[in-house]
Amino acid sequence: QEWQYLELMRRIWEHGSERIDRTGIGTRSVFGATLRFDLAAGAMPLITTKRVFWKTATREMLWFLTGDTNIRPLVLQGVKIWNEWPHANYVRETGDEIALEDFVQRIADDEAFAARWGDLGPVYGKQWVDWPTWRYRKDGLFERGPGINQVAEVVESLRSNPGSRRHIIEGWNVAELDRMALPPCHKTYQFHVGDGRLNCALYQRSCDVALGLPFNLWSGALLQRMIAQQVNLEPGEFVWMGGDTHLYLNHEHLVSEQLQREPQGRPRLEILRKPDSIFDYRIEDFAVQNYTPLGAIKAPVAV
Ligand code: THF
Repeated sequence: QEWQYLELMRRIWEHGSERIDRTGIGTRSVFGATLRFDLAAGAMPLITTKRVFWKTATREMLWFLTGDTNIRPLVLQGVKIWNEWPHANYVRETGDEIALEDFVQRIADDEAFAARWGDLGPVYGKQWVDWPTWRYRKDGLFERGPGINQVAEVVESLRSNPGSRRHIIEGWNVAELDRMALPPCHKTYQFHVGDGRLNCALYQRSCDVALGLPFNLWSGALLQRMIAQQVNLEPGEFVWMGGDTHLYLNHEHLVSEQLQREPQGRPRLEILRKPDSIFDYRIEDFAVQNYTPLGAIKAPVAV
């Protein structure tokens, strides 16, 4: 199954069109790509041709499910993947050229500083579990209505109406995009029940194939596995679809190294406990077996 990932990487590097992107680094890109993975028997799309920090990606997913959008809880767990964006924002707004490590240390040490500068705006977690609503009051003015917990609603609809074609979690809140540090990349999750199995399709509008995609594949399949457990279904297929699917030009060393490597066995995920709800999972609940990846390949993230 991992060959699909490597073939996509090769196709983009050899045939993608070069374009200047938002970050100014430049990419090679194809538009429209699909990968499919069968999650039967604990299988997961966990890349083995380099080490993927699946616990980091899992902590990020659990953080999304709390609805939090501040990086501080991630920082306190040693998860660094969102640090660049608040740092860049801080430097831009204050003109204070603080180093990334010092900024992150301050986020960890100073709660008030983190509250002011650690927030990413209404990104994934907020939209997933607390999508804002508005309603008319009797006097004709608007007031805030109760937020919509899309994740809880999908779990509920999978239980009560499994045949539905509307099991969707959407991150793309058009009205709030301008307040997000980054508009959602993995923007739409759709679930589907067929033959007693829970399938999931993930649509990602923009995808950093070298750094992001290994995380995105793991995380999407992880969410599918957790929801399947909650609604007592076997996990089925995980279908990943990308819009602008690209490799950054400064990831050349990663691409050439990784394309010389071969997949190593079939990693499996075991969920050690069945929590009371989709919101009660903890990092200790997840164990990965049979994961013997080749070495990590470092590459800079484009901000
Ligand atoms: N922006 C860009 N340019 N690429 C992305 O992958 C990306 N994301 C999220 C939001 N914007 C993005 C952030 N997710 C890493 C992994 C995921 C990220 C950001 C960075 C990363 O650097 N991974 C390294 C180190 C991991 C670690 O230290 O734990 C790696 O080798 O995998 C994609 O959704």
